[in-house]
Amino acid sequence: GYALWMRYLPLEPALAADYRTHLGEVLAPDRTPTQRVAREELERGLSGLLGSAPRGHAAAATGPALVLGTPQSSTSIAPLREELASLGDEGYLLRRTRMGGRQVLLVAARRDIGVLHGVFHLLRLLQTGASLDALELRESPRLRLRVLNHWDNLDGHVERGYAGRSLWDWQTLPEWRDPRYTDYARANASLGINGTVLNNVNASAQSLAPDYLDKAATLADMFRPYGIRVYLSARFSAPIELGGLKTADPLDPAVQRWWRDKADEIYARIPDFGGLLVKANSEGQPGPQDYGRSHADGANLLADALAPHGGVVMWRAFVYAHDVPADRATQAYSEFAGLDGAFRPNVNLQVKNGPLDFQPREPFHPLFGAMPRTPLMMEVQITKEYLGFATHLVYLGPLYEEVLRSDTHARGEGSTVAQVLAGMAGVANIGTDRTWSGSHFDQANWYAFGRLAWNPRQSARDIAADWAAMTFSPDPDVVQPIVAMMMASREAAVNYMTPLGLHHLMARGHHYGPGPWVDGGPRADWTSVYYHRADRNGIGFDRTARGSNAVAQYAPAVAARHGDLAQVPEPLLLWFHHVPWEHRMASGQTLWDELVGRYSQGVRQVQAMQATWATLAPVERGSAPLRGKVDAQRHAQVAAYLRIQRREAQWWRDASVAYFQSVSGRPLPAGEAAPP
Ligand code: GCW
Repeated sequence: GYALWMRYLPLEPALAADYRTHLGEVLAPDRTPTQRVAREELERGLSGLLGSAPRGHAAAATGPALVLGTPQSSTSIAPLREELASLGDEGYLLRRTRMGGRQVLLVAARRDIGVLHGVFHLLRLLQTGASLDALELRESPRLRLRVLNHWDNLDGHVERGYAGRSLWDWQTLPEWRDPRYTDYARANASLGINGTVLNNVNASAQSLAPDYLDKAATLADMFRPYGIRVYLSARFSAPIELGGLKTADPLDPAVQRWWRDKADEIYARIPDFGGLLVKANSEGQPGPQDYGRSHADGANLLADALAPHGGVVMWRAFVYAHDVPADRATQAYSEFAGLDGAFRPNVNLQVKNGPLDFQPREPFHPLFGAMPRTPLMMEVQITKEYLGFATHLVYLGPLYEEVLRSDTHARGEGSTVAQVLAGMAGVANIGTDRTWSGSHFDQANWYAFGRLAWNPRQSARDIAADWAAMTFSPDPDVVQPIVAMMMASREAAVNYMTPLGLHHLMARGHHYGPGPWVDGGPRADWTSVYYHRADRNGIGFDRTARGSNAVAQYAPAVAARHGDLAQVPEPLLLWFHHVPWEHRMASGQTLWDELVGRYSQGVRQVQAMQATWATLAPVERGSAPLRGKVDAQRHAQVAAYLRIQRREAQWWRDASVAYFQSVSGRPLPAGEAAPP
């Protein structure tokens, strides 16, 4: 599991031979650190896949050649200068052409980092068995900021992390440069991820103290050749805790000076430091509102300190008040929409994909499209806080794709969420676990996040197919069933946890198992009953004009559709409407029957995944497993995790159905009395 999607295992001999004739001699510069890592990755990849390392760079000048470089580093690529400029600093092209009478495959870019991205793309083509004939690909990222957010605490614990401890060993940094940090950077660079926020948004002020900055600087040095910038989460009250000031008021000149000095101190160590991520006035974190100031005052304070160095602020819109609002899902929009235009140009507002909190399904966040003058980043969870942690197989590609493709109607029909974004942030699912992500299949969620952040228009299915081919085997008999499992998995979890637009029915605190009965407690909105509102007559949260009117936070076309019981898509029905149990669904069934049916369907979908996985079990012939199947070790672990998921899907189904039945007083539909 450690090698992730960069296994580079030997290809079928015939395919390898074909590739070898296409690639021939490798001509690659190795003067800069990024040039060297590109060359090394290519060597690692080709020697693994093709069984022989590429030959050196003595130009034989006759046979085919693989030519890497930029206009500065390669005379063969210099004539492409203008064309490459249109691909930006991170883009690249892959092209098969003839040059000076020889057949060449170019991996060309404007900058070294683009070449590295191109090398990873080429290796992906080889790993997935793609044809190199007539290769002509031009790629550049659609989003500027493609960033992981680690919720890693300085003591090594990872908030909502299910993959072991934090990768960052703060104790042995900066002296010990763990090679794992380099492998982490390689994995990210292979996807085009270009930033990482090292520490939790529930930040310790200490992360900005000089000794921790030295440690972060070492990580930044190790990530730099891979095009990955380091960012830190900042605690808004750091001027008090670290600086000994009496206040952290953003309008106080001493506070402003403190942040300017802090920025200078950071950039003296990390000249390409990315910037600061801030969670303020949310879940008890300090913020500008503590001083009667706005989020814009707070964000601009840091933005002004970072601007001279080219740094950015990522200010989170996940706010969560002390007093429980009538509908918690409305709070971010209420606090931020009116601030459009009030932020400095280097402030990005980081908005969760949905208005609540990383649920198995939510509508897109109403701030997307509502702040045309503010760069918006979408924050998604890669870690599966509400989706069965690392044990349940849930491929998140379809979740990301669904929200990216949602139509905000902000500038008329077709203004998708993807089009209004400046970047994507993914809450990392990475830790010290040998598989990095806590399970083999959770690696796919890291992978899909990176690929979609590079190009949010890609299809989750295509990405799954690439990942499966690279991670398990390019054999279509392996890829096809694995992709089928992955593509069905998110809907399965929605069905057995929160079907038909239900949300936040997880047990309080840990969020792992079912808890639709949870009521009472410190806050009304920390209970499931607050969200599902089930009673004898019906179920669902009325967010129409008759209820909280959250629907009015969307553009009129979206509001009209979601606010109308006759038009709302069924997957979001109970998010927007409180509906009587006898309501007729599209299937012709009553809502009650449909709801119970969905829960059972979720369990059956997990059973189907188990059955599919069983077909991939390695079959022993003598002592060697049959070729083309999944290796025994990974097969066994996935199979065991699926058994856990099957049992827990049943737990979710039985507990939820029993609870809702106790409220509705309705009989189970025919055939539902026995376990599915
Ligand atoms: O989903 C919730 C989590 C908190 C998290 C918070 C946030 C980092 O339960 O653990 O805190 O969101 O996004 O700030």
